[in-house]
Amino acid sequence: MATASKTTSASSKSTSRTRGSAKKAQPAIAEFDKDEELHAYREMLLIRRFEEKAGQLYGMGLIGGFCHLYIGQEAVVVGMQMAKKDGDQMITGYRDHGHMLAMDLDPKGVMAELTGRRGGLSKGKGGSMHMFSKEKHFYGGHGIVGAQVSLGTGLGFANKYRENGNVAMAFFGDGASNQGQVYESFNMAELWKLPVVYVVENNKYGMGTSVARASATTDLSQRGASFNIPGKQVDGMDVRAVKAASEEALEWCREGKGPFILEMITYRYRGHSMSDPAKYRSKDEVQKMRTEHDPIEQVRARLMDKGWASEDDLKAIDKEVRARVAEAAEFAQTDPEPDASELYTDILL
Ligand SMILES: Cc1ncc(C[n+]2csc(CCOP(=O)(O)OP(=O)(O)O)c2C)c(N)n1
Ligand SMILES: [Mg+2]
Repeated sequence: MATASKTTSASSKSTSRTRGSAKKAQPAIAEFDKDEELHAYREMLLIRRFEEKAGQLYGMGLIGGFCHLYIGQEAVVVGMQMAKKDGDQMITGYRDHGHMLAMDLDPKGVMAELTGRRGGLSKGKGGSMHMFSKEKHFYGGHGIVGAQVSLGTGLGFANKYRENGNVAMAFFGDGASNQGQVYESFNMAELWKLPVVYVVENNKYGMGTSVARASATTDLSQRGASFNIPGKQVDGMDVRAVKAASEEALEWCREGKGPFILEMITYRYRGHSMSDPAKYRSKDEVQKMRTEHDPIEQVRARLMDKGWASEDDLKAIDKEVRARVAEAAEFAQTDPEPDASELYTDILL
């Protein structure tokens, strides 16, 4: 799991922790060693290839219902994964496949859930947006925008009550950040000093509306200001920046100082869901992000520059990752559908 990295910017301890102030933090970049770069590369690539395959299966009509891909945002969840400790929980919305893979859930179980099969994580009855694993500390997978923020606050409450030293990470989008329950949660979390890192994945758009058109204030890291919750903006396309900021936020929570907000500035390459014509942004904008800021390409370039991996080494990793994803896709197409009797199980009456 997390290995200590050197943080090259001294700023992480100063402005970013300024409670409730509008001061901007300087970015902190954690230098990665070779193993960390390779780990980040492999983990992000697994998410990318998994999502590409999910997109294909959706196109083939094998996945029903909604399907929201995480392509472009991989550094956010992988950076946080690299900073967290065993026992820390994650909870997120419907764009959840990457979070599950980062929490070490079996790609076969995730893919089979997408195709509604018996071996799916929710026995094929939950689909893309509704998967959980208490064992791996992953609490969903939620379709109601913002709902996971209050539930994540509840996880933080449980951690404090049980004095288990764990921190809950509640992920939500820029669109969700305008939901009322987010602020009720902020109030309670700060009042009771709950160990929760609120992670705003600001991918610039809600379903089809840009942050600037939907939000009265656009620095989402400062949304906790009136509750005295510190916040920090992070380059969410750089896995090193994400890890450094996450370590700081998690430590803050673990020290009993209450919640922390991280606004990850990121971008999704695909549509909001599979049925999005994406008329609200230009192709050039997407292309620019892909070519100039891609989180995986950044790691790849560093690995090559430093001589830590050759083209062949990276190809071998890709091959390995593709094989894992192909195996998951095969399972997701051959595993049987749930028996009709399953209609009557796992139901709250
Ligand atoms: C309470 C609620 N309102 C509206 C919706 C419909 N809806 C689904 S996703 C979404 C946009 C959310 O955008 P954001 O929070 O930025 O997340 P992103 O999809 O960009 O990851 C909306 C309005 C919903 N699912 N739940
Ligand atoms: Mg968004």
